[in-house]
Amino acid sequence: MFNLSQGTIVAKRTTRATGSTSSTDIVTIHDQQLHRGKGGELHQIAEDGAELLTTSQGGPVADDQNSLRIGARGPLLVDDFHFREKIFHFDHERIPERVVHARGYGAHGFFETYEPLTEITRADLFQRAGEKTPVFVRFSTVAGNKGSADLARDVRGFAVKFYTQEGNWDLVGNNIPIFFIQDAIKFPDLIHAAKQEPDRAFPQAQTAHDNFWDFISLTPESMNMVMWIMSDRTIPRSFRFMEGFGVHTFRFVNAKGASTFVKFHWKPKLGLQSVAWNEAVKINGADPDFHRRDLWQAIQSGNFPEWELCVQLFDQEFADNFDFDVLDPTKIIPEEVLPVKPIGRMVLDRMPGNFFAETEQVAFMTQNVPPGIDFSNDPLLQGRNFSYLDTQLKRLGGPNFTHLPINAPKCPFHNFQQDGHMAMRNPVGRVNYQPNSFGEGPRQSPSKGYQHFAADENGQKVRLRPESFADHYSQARQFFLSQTPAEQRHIAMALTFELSKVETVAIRERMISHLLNIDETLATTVAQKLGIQAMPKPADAAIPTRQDLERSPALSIVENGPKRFEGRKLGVLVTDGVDAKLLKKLKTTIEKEKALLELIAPKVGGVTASDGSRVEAHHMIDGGPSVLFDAVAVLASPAGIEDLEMEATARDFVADAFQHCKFIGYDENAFPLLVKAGIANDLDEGTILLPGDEGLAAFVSELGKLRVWGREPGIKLGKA
Ligand code: HDD
Repeated sequence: MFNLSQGTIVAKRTTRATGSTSSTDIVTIHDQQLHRGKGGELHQIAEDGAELLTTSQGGPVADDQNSLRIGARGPLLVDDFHFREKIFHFDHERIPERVVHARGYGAHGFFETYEPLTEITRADLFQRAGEKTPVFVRFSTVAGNKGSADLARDVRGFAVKFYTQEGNWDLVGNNIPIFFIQDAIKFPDLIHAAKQEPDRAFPQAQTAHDNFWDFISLTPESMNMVMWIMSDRTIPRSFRFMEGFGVHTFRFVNAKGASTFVKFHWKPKLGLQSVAWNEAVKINGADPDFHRRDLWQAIQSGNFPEWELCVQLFDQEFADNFDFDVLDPTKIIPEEVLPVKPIGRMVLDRMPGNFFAETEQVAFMTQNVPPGIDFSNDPLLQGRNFSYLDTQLKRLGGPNFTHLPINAPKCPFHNFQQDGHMAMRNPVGRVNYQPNSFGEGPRQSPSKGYQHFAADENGQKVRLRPESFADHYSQARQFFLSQTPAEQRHIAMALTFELSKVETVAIRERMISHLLNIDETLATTVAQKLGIQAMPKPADAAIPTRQDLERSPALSIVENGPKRFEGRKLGVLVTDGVDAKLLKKLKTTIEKEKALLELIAPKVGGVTASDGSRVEAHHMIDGGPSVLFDAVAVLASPAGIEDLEMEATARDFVADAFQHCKFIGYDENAFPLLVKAGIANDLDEGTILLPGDEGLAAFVSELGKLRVWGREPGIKLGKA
């Protein structure tokens, strides 16, 4: 090793990125120059001033390009420890992907408490207004493998780890407030049926196949969830524009041990938004990382996404009088019946420095609750409390996954757990048990430690589903009737598409028999589109659908959309000779709205604008289809538009935007492209001739409406 006491500090620093020099970073010992890293650690320096490449044992590497061999063309040698170590490590780079939620994307941020909730919970993070608690969030899809595309029709995971002062709290939720099944024992069957079929190993990240719909149609408790997954909730435009839910009923417990039931809701500040199904399919081709890229871009550019944490609080009396069992995870409590109360906000402001270390290795567990938060008897939640700890052992390879920085609490923690694979927190000293008479080590504390809510429980040991869980259709109908006409159309289209991929006719018909218990028009529409000749009878129901429940506007995405275009993206297709003044004004108007503008041009090198200035494009037309944007505009010169008219991708750009009911702005020169795209005769309030740079603010304010869904029935009639 190097003897630092004999070293000489030299007044020179070299950094790899810039090659610049400064005064403190290089230490010379004898003839060895060492580079001091950020944490004060020393690295050897290579000939070009960069850190020296070493083996994992710290041995300096002379040649990382050629393995050791006999002669220039001879066999390789076992002596080559550097080669062996490098390949050995590479061979073991992968860990098992999550059995569900394999594809995910995470970010760091903080949670800020609005006001003390001392009366209802002793949870430390809710005791002080303005308190900031660090969080890590992982969004995910459920069914697809790690490399599947982002816009699969699927539930999205919304898992939040709060690093509180009294231990980690994991709120492991989804973007849908209910679940498919009422008992965790059904989870393996549900997931087997949803994922690719085991003999053929397809379809990937899709529920549009026989096994899924076979299981679902034999599981009436899933019908409420079927309405949600066939709605646009499962094709969100961005993680930033979706809600999150804790799903189950939990308990808040105060310092006196009194309990209040609680359901958790995350509300995105920028409102809800989803894409159209045809658009989702195309996004998957154009940018399979669409959701990742969106979150990355937003956070890297300082547009930090934000959600409010809201709660529905209720007591036993409310639970006893509510229409449904609050322990049944296939049911909501409508927000109109029990309003949500905002209790804090979460801001995501930092991407992980290393995807594997944090997003892949993060281990969420429903049983991670701090004092003041407790479980209810929801059988799905109780089953989950077993599953999550168990799965981490398999995935992360040993019991010490809590030592990984992403999983370790940020508060002090002490116990007598020891050893095991990859132990990184190793206590020193003799005493590793308690009680001990040496007065060493941590001690339990009845007053400060976690106290489980002392619920009264008694009864026979049985395998039973309570009668109160038996109404599987009323809330499904309520969800359907609470949607706008466009959203109802989308549910019918989604069911038709999914069931059209089911080969077994009896399964299709069984699904129609369930739909008849939800909404007759929906059932008939889907049956007709599937070409079912004779309508089946409605499915036998343990409890028939109740009288119509009140419509719940909170269940619609369209009715809870944004008020403005903020956080969205306008794609502007431009040609050489584009009006420089108009383009510049459009950009400033969009940016004033805190939205993004990206340019698409025939060449990615960009175009020359009317004033001779060069404008660089973000995308070449083939790589920037309109599905990647929330709204589009076409700005052209007379000569430029002639070229665009010849490009199939430019015609698709406009035709797709029209079909997906987007706003389309265009200047006079661009009109011929609308003609070529076949939409010139169908212009409506969403196709806007840009009124010159003065009227751009009005155009951008229209964009806040996001879509012209009224256009859709016309398109279906073959207008465009
Ligand atoms: Fe689960 C992962 C959400 C039911 C068993 N689940 C997982 C993740 C989310 C959810 C968001 C990904 C966490 C991450 O990003 O690492 N799961 C839910 C919700 C459910 C639900 C909202 C119903 C309300 N899950 C559920 C049941 C079981 C599981 C009933 C088993 C009995 N879930 C798991 C798991 C996973 C998981 C196998 C896979 C990887 C992991 O846990 O860490 O244990």
